Amino acid sequence: TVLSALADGVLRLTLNRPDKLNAFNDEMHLALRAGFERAHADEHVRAVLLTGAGRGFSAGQDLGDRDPRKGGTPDLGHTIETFYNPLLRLIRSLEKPVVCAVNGVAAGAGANIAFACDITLAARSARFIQAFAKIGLVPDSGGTWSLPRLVGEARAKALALTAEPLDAETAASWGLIWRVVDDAALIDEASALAARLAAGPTRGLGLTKRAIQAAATNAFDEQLDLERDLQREAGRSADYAEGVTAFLEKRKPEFSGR
Ligand code: LHQ
Repeated sequence: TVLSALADGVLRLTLNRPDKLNAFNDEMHLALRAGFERAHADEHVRAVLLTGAGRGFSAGQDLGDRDPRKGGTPDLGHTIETFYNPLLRLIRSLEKPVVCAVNGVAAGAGANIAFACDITLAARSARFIQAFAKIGLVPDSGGTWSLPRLVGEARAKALALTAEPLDAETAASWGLIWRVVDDAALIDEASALAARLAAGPTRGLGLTKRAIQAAATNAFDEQLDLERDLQREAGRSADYAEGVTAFLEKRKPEFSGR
């Protein structure tokens, strides 16, 4: 349900239930989580590229798996606690860049997982749908946190309350994603970006990610203190020494990721 391949320091994770638009069932959840756990543990992984197989990125939770006609009162909180929240925490806490290539429709949790990644590119034909409102649910996968931060409360509420699809161009112009790419060029462009990041100073990039995320809750003074601490740490990395040495020697740096 998730294809996993490591090349050039990039762990490519491809959601792979294309006939269901890569909707999440339990198996796909566990496979994706295993991919991000590997990204945390394996020093050969220096960036992650998340994308989807087929014509969609992900249609969110597999609604067939939670068929109310089969009876019983569902505990969706359990699904969130067991599957989505651990995944979102793994993405945000990974101190390596996570690139997301949204190859087609991203609905429900599928959209919000894309917004939780560090650099999200989308195919021109992709669209984003906060589908939750159509079935009486609340945006999850961090959507109620990321949407107002990325686009402001007015747009966040309209997206979440109407569940209207948002085209990729608008998503980029609103700052929900980094860039729109022609459909045929998406995967090459996203792979090249991920490979460039994977060849970068991984420690410094990881600390940069931590710092920017911390700004969501820190006061200015706390953030200045954090920058001091993280710069101290970055300054002790082998890649900082290499970066400065390469600059002084007028050559390209060769970062080791340490
Ligand atoms: C699907 C799905 C899908 C199963 C397309 N499930 N099969 C968390 C906790 C616990 C429970 C609930 O949820 C959550 C978080 C969430 O993510 S809630 C939001 C769940 N997602 C949705 O409500 C989106 C439902 N899907 C759609 O609205 C449409 O499929 C979209 C707009 C994504 C795409 O539309 P189309 O391009 O017209 O494709 P389609 O509807 O024809 O779908 C293609 C196939 O994929 C189709 O199967 P079939 O056998 O008929 O060819 C769909 O049934 C299946 N599929 N989404 N979420």
